[in-house]
Amino acid sequence: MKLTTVLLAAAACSALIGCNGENAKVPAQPSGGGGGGLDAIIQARGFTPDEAEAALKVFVPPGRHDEFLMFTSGGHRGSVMLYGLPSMRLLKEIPVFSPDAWQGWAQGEVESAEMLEKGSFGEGMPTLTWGDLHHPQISLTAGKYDGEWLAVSDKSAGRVGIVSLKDLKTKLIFKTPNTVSDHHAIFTDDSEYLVQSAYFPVPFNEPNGYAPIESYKEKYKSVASFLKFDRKSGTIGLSESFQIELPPYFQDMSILGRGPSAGLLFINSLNTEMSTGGVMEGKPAMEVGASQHEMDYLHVIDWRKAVTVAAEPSKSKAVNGIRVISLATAISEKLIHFIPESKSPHGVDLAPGGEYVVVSGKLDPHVSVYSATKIKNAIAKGVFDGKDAFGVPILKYDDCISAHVETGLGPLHTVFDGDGNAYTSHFLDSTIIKWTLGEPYNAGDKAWKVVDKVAVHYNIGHLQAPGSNTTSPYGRYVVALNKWSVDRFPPLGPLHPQNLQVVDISGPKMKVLSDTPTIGEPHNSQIMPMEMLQAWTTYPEIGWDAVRMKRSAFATEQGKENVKRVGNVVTVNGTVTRSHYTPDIVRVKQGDKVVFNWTSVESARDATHGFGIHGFNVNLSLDPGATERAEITAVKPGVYPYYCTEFCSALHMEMTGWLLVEPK
Ligand code: K7E
Ligand code: CUA
Repeated sequence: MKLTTVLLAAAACSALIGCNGENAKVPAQPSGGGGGGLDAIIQARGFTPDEAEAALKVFVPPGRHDEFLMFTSGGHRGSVMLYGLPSMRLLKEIPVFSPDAWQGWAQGEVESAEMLEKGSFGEGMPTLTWGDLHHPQISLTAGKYDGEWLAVSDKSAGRVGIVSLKDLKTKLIFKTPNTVSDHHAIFTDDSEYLVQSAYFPVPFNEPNGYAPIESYKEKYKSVASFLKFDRKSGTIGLSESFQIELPPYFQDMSILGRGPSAGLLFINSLNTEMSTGGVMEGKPAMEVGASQHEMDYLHVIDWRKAVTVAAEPSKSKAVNGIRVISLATAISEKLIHFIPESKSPHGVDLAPGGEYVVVSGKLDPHVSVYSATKIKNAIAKGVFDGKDAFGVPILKYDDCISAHVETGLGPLHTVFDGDGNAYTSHFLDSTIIKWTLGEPYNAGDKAWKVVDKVAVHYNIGHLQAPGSNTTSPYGRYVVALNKWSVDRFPPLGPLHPQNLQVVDISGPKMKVLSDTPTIGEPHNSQIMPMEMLQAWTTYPEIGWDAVRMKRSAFATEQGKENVKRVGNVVTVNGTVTRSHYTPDIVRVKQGDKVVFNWTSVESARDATHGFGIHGFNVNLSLDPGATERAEITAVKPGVYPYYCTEFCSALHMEMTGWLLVEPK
């Protein structure tokens, strides 16, 4: 039998009736891979001993699970990818800002469509069906990942998405007022707040949110948002949230302090030149204008104190539905200080103990390590190196710095293991540099030393390590999120996948173990132990509303299905189970609005059904126990079959129904 025939036969028999494998023999390795032991296989496949070792380190045998789970950004695909580490098997994609037909996300399903609509700009602006998802963040308890929630930020629209890790579905898309973009939203140590920094300043204080770009310095503002997160419901309470107004720089990534830096928020900035571009008007291009200063400003914000200030009615005012502490108040209340940082930095990272704050400017071959203790002392002493154009006091660089480590060209982001080592990505050099932290991890000349370097392929952006930026990193691996893949994959057309590389950091020498092509742009990721994921395998009860995470208002019991007409609205309260829809005939008239309220009465793991209607943008995923709603208008008379889009049973092909639209 030809291989394709064998594979087709195997797929068909296992899907339909289960198969004992008798007919599905795997053909022998083409060049004698079978038999002869490991050495013969290594030889037959042409591996070097190093490659063979790497294969053994990342291989996860059939039926076994990976040790870690990595949540990776899908960039402007608007979703999150889940990979198993070390195998890098793609386990799932979670749609957040963009529709996804497989999971029935905003694909004719009413609740998710409403979520996208509410999460848009409103007032006649379109419902957004895309987002640029950059940074996934796992919720924290006492500074450690707790595996309950995932927050994601949308650079394209200044939104955050909240995903429950109970069912790996999006529960909220929140449009933050006074922002049109962001770059980052991070949880405080007990997930009390999600802290989001705006990226593009806008004149949000002005009538209609408009002011000419010529008034940029006076009227455009940025904000840091403190969004009150309710970890029970996964919602954000706008009335308990607040913002601090910031100068119109581009506020980039941020990190929250802990231990010696507890209560502080650090935000990188760029474009402190306040360049606005205007190449056709004889002005310097954005990237030229924004690179004039040698130093930009690391923002140090006393967010704990800001919570108290925001609670005093006289010290903040409501702007577009959220309390805003003005920059003047932030300065007079000593909520904000700046420290010079190498120009155009990207990431700011916190070493495990909370003392060291690590920043690298892309154009400076050094990593700057600031000391939280020194920063706090400098603020207390009140000795400044002047103020910025808006009156924000600038601390002296030398008063705040612990070390300056020369690492290489284009340093970007730093992650940490649990043994006092830091790993910095270098975009221009295409390397990861391992270097040592100072006290209490390393003393004397063991501290602040570059100890290892590994080449990655190519042009790494972020990198990530299990539990990095928490109180307890797990070490073992670093994953490089490379922007270019060049020759790592076969030619796949002009749009190339990016490349995730697993790097073994368990020994003294780092070693690249594997390449994995990505779907979407993997800006950043977070990695937690797989066992921390305590997701449901079916819903807790039949008739479950996945968005509100409780019993659905329209849950229908088997045997109590009904079709109701009120005016020209026909509501179908039906059930699905293997292998039929009840009802399987729905009769309506041209012009009727038809509401399908389906309840899956399945309780078996994997027994998901679909609901696709011919000719309409509807495809639901009816997971075991779930309710889902779709609404259509029967505009054109005709016969529109509906069918189950998920192979659910031996009689899946028969799981169908008829929508009959009678002419008026
Ligand atoms: Cu470097 Cu948004 Cu952190 Cu991509 S990320 S640019
Ligand atoms: Cu239900 Cu296929």
